[in-house]
Amino acid sequence: MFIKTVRGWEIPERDATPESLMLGRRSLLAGAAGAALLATPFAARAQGAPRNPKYDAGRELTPERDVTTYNNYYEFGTDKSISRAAQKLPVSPWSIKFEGMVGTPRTVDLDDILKKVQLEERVYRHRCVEGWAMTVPWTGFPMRDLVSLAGPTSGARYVVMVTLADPKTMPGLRSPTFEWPYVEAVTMAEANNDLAFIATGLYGKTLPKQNGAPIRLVLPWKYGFKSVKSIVKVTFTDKRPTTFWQGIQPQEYGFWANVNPEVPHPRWSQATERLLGAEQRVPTRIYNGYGDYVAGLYAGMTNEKLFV
Ligand SMILES: Nc1nc2c(c(=O)[nH]1)N[C@H]1C(S)=C(S)[C@@H](COP(=O)(O)O)O[C@H]1N2
Ligand SMILES: [Mo]
Repeated sequence: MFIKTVRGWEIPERDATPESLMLGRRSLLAGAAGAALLATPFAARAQGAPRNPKYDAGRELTPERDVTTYNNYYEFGTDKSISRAAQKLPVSPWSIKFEGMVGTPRTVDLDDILKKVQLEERVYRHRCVEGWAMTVPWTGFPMRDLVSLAGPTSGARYVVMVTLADPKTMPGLRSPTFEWPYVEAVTMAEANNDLAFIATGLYGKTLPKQNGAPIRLVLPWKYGFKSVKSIVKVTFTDKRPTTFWQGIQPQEYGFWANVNPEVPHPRWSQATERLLGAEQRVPTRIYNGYGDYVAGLYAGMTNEKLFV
């Protein structure tokens, strides 16, 4: 009986119920078998997290198969077909270092972090600077909760997040073109914005390795490269760091990287985007359509290249 309930969650949503019915179905589950479900260790990284209805993506979900087989994860290779290679990623045990301007620098087990946060599901649009897009039900928790667990000091201005760099399992690390580890950063205000999300699952399941298991960032108003995967270190600093892509090609990739259809990348127009799994191009919107949440963050920053 219990096993059956859990299996229900594993049906890809495109095969199950339309998005609009999903919330109702989940609330029902939460009421009935839900109590038992939430109390089990299976709930730890994804299953049973209620969908937050505040974030309506206004688009069909991208089929799970596309989300999990069309990836950017350069540590495993430069093309989109790294999902098999990424299965070598060692994800357990996993811990995260809190460093720099924090009250107490320390290393914390991911499991201990997960005991202190409330998991929820959010459906977000994702826009890659290469011109493709997807719509994904992520499970996770607000980034501000990670920030508050880390305990930055009052002088901290940026949150820097670093991906695992494991030469034994990541063939991409042999490429001299890139300076590993992959690193990204946001301001404290961005990290504390409602939209900034830390994901530990997608489609109601534990996050697949190719999507950045066991814990990654999701910033839906920025180009996808800001959403760093497989985070092992979070550093707080008062100096803006050089991030991974910026370090390689500063004319093409900036620090802010907010989505804007009117500011072309040197190699790609940003006016439209291709929806994965849907043979369709649609117009791109400023801040990927999330301006109501984030435009205020950038008010008055006239000297900054906000959209590269
Ligand atoms: N560590 C790491 N994080 C990364 C990347 C990467 O190559 N390595 N690629 C980024 C880019 S360009 C995008 S579009 C998204 C892709 O996430 P997905 O594979 O889950 O779709 O991850 C981002 N995070
Ligand atoms: Mo991307």
